[in-house]
Amino acid sequence: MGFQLSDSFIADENRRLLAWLLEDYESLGRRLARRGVEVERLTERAMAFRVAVPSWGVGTGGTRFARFPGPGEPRDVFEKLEDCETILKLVRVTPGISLHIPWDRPERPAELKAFAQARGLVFDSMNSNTFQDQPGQRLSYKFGSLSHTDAGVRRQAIEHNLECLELGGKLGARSHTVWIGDGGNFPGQVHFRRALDRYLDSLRRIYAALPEKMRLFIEHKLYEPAFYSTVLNDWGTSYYCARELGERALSLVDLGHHAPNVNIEMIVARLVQLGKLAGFHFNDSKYGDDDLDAGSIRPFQLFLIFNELVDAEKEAVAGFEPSYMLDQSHNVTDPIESLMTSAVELVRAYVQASLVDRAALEAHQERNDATLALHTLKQAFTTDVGPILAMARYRAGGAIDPVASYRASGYRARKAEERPSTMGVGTGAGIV
Ligand code: RM4
Ligand code: MN
Ligand code: MN
Repeated sequence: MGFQLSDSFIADENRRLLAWLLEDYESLGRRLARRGVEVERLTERAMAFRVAVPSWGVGTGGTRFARFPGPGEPRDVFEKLEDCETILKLVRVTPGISLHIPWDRPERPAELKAFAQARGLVFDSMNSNTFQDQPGQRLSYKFGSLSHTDAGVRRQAIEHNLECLELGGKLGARSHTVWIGDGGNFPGQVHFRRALDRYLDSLRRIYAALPEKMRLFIEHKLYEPAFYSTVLNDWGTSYYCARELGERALSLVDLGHHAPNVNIEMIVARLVQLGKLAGFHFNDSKYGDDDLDAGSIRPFQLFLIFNELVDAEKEAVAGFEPSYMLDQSHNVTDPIESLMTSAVELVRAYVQASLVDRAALEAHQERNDATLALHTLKQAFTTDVGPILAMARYRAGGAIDPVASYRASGYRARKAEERPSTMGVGTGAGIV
């Protein structure tokens, strides 16, 4: 058993910050009361928020060009779960883990499940990987997987997904997420309609094997690794496929998988309305699939997405049950700090969106008052809800200041001693 962050260490850290937090929380509470908002209700919501952490996010990521391994990187899935537990202890909203197969294929699933359970962790989504070749693999995915022209390659890719489903069943996972790199680099390379037919046909076989308790999430992406066309390129195609497949097939939105300036919050609203929103891979980006920390580039967009989600929640839209996951992995930060930061930013956007005066917004919309409608949103977005987030963490046993406490714990240095460097398991190749 290696070094672990103890609850008493977090409590000691919090003691230093508590007096100020109480002061800030109280004054925010008074300001919100003037607007008819009860601060305690928001704190309860912040405490109830959940987002899953990706196993691939705790390794140092890379770009297409290079990978710079960090000290104390987890060397196997058990060590990855240790890092996920550390994140959970500090922020208290991340009990779910999203696993990537084969990067995290456990030899003994029951052992991994028990290991997770003992740490308060659960398996959220399984993720298949047919976007790169694995050592010893019989057929190559160089020209596609589920939509490949060769039925043999398609079969191999389907079987891999079936293996993920079986594993997911054993681990108690709630969903299976399929993202493929299939597409073309040059005009004419791929027959658009036939490729989509083949993809759908493969997915039908996967869907047929879906364990009863699991849902199937399909993830679109407009480009990369294919640069000219992808098979599941946008939300409309994703919606069509999800509808063709059946009730438990849903469309997942990865924020980094759209063209620049696309109105993602509107896509979210459409999928909610059509009953097909699976959930999210949260991250942020400036140019493409940058996989930066959530809210680091476009916090207002993140808020507007949560505005749609909270609106659907408050209206109790039938079948609305989105699954939140982080999907990020980049090069320059300590991944534990980045994942904690993203989790906190999501709770922030959720609480801010919960602050929107929906009755007022609706009235402004009815009167076509664009100015006051925007003001209503901005009033919520510009409210510093930091004390609510800190109070929620504190009450749940987490850290008032997660990154500061993490650094003070010396966790990374201790892990660097315990986990002598290998080449690093990371995320695998650098295309993601
Ligand atoms: C892809 C996509 C998938 C993720 C891989 C690692 O771009 O976002 O969800 O599993 O990267
Ligand atoms: Mn993703
Ligand atoms: Mn991605």
